[in-house]
Amino acid sequence: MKRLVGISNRTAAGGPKAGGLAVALWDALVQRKGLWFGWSGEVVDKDRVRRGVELFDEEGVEFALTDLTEAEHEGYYLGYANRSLWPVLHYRVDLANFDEDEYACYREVNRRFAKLIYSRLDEDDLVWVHDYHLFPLPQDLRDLGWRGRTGFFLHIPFPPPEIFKSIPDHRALTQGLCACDVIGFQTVSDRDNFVKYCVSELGAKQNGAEEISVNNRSITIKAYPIGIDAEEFKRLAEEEEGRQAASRIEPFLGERRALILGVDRMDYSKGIPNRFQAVGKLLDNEPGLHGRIAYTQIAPPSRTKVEEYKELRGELDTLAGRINGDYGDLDWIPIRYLARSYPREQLAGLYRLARVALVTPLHDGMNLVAKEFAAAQDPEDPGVLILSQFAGAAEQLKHGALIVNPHDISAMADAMREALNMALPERKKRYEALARMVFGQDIAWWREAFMADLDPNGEPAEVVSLH
Ligand code: GDG
Repeated sequence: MKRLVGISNRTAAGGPKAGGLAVALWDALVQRKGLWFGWSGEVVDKDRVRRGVELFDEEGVEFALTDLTEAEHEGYYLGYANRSLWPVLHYRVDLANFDEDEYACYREVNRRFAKLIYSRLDEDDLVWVHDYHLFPLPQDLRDLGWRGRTGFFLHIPFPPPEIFKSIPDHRALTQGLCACDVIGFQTVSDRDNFVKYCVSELGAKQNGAEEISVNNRSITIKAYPIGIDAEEFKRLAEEEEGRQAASRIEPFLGERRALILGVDRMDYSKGIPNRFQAVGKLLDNEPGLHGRIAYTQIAPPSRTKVEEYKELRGELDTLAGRINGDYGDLDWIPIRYLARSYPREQLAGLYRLARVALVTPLHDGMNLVAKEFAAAQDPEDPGVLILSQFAGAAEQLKHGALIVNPHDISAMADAMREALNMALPERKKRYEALARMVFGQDIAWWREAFMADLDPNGEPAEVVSLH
């Protein structure tokens, strides 16, 4: 079996091998005694930067981590990746900031990473690069002489060409990516946007639905919707720790209050303000629900040094305060807004207790929370998933979830009312549709689907967990 080399901005070194990408890549690397390259998470003073890598081993997987200087962290990570690429790929050209120096820094970091990796590659290795931080890296490896099989997976959306083309250096980014043999997207619609872009901008030829050729290279271009470790989430939700966490909120819920749950990184792509407004709208429309619902939003802050994220924090603080001020009472507050992180076990317990999950991003590559909620339900008494039509997960979960437009505040309020009133047989039927996808196309399924295309002549993995 060929060795796999995983390359991603952050790795799971030293931490729990939990959560989508960390589990998927970790299992593949354990199977193939692989190497995982990435940023150590450390930001060091320019004078002290270790330009090489720190090498260590965890359970047979080799890690090669490098630090970033303050300037690299600012220009490559906070700047170009998160202030230029992230907003545009989430359809928010209005929020994007394009800065030539930041782009130069992003290019430079990708080249530096490529050099560090290239010196450790053997010619039979398989290379799997992840996400928007590293678009140019496949070509940078080729420029150094790398000829082996190389794949890339984009975790976030790929917008229509008209939007992507607003990035001044869009051509250089996609040319870099087209040095791959396999490029994976979360959805068919992202894949189609990319193919359309390549045909119109790079003169690519389309050879069937899942292959293009650019610059004399044939590239497999496919949708591989990322999954979760659904069995693990189900187990967590049923276990004592999950139940105990859930019981902390029970006195507040009592017998008569339904838990409506949201769990998101605090990010403007997740549509949290719209959701708060929809709760306000529901309470406007349905006085009978006052005191009867408890909407809990868990929103751990992220990228707090980026201005737009600071603004979002302020907006949420104000909105939650206003809605609670308007509708709350001595013994009830409608919105419990918790700007902090909770352990996975506790999230699982809360998912299981919730009557309704609100997963309403304005745009999202996949959205794992939607799948985690589904996996955590009690099949005999399941809750209802309200899901944005703009989450990648909607392609797979449209038959089980109530699908909403997150910009339509009234429609979201109506969906909440429908979910709260939904009869058990309908809830079960919808749960079964969700469970078929979430347990059937889980994280192992995703990994094996990608690996089968990256290593077409390899032996299939021994264990394919199709529950
Ligand atoms: C990117 C793409 C794509 C959240 N709060 C807590 C917590 N979480 C965990 C969730 C879930 C993960 O974080 C979030 O995953 P998402 O998929 O929802 O979103 P992104 O972070 O934006 O991820 C996305 C994903 O990559 C994978 O390809 O689906 O579209 O944007 O697992 O449970 N975990 C803990 N405490 C929290 O408070 N422990």
